[in-house]
Amino acid sequence: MPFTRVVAMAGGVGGARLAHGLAQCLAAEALTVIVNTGDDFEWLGLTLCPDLDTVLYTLAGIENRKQGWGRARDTGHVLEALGPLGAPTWFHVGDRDLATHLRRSELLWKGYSLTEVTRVLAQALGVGPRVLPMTDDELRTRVVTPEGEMDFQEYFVKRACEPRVVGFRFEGLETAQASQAVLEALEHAELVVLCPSNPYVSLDPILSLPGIRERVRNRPALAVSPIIAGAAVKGPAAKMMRELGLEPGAPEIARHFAGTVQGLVIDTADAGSTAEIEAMGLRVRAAPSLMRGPSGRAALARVVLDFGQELAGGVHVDVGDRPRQAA
Ligand code: FO1
Repeated sequence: MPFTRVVAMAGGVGGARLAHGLAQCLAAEALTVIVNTGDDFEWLGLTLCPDLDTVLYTLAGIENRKQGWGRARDTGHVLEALGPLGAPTWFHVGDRDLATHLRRSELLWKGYSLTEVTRVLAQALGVGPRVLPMTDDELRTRVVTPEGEMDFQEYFVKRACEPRVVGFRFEGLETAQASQAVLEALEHAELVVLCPSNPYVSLDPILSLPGIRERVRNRPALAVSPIIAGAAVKGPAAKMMRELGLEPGAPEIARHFAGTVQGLVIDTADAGSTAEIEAMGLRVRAAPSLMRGPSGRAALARVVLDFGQELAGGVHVDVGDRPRQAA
C-alpha cells in the first residue's frame, strides 16, 4: 500500500528538491510540505518568504535551476531601476518573483493569514501538494555573531555568510504558535521526512515551535543528511558547524536529530559512519543523495519512502513513480 499521508519539512533549495522528488512519487493529496518561515523579511515594505517561494517554484517546476531560488527566465529591470532611487539592491529580487511578493503582501494586507495566502499562490502556480508555512505568526531567525545579532538575510545574502556564527535566536518564539493545519498534518502523518535542509536555520525553527517536536517523535520519522563527506551540498551548514565547534559530518547530523527521528539517510560516501550513527539509536540508510536533476530527486525520494516504510514497520509500499500531474 502506498503512503497516503507524508509530511515533509523543508527550508530552501535542498528541502525543495527532495519535496519535488516526493511529489513525483506520491499522489498530490498524499504530500504536505511544512516550510520554514524564519528567513522571511520585509523588503521595501513587502513581505518576502524566500523558503516558501523556493518550495512553491520548485514544485511548480518554474524555479531557477542554477540558483535553486527565484524564478526561471527572470529579469532584473525593477532592481536596476531601484538602485538610482536609493533603494537597497543587495537582495536580488527578479521581476517575475516580485509579482509573487506583491500578491502575497496584498493578500496579507487584506487580512488573510500566511497559510491562506500560500494556498492561493500554490493553486495559482499549479502546485499539487499542500504547502504550509510553519506558522502564521512572526518568527525571525537571528544569527548571533561576535559583531552582534543580525537578521538571517543580512547574514546570508548581504554578508555572504562571512561573519562567524556563535549561535542563533528565534525572535518571536515566546509567542509564535504552529498553525492548526501544521499540527493536524503531523498528527495524521504516516511518515515525517526532515528534508536535507540546514538543521540549525531551516529545520530547528520549525521543530522549535510548541508541539511540533513532540508530534514528530510520535510518528515514524526520518531525516536526510544535508552534509555529504563533510561538506554541505549548498549553503553554510558545514561552515556553521565548524564555527559552533562541531565536526561537519553525518554523525553530527545524527546527534542533532537523535531523539526526534528514528532514521537517518546518509550519502553512500558516508556509509563508513553507519555503525557510529546506529550506536546513537538511529537506523541508517546509505544512498546517493546529491539529487542531480528531477530524476535524482525522485530516486532519493524512493529511498526515503522505502526506508520510511521500514521504519513504519508496515508491509511493502509501492514507491514507484506515478505519472506527473502538474508541470
Ligand atoms: N539568495 C542569495 O544568495 N542572494 C540573493 O540575492 C537572493 C535573493 C532571493 C530572492 C528571492 C528569494 O525567494 C530567495 C532569494 N535568495 C537569495 C535565497 C534566500 O536568501 C535563501 O534561499 C534562503 O533564505 C535560505 O534558505
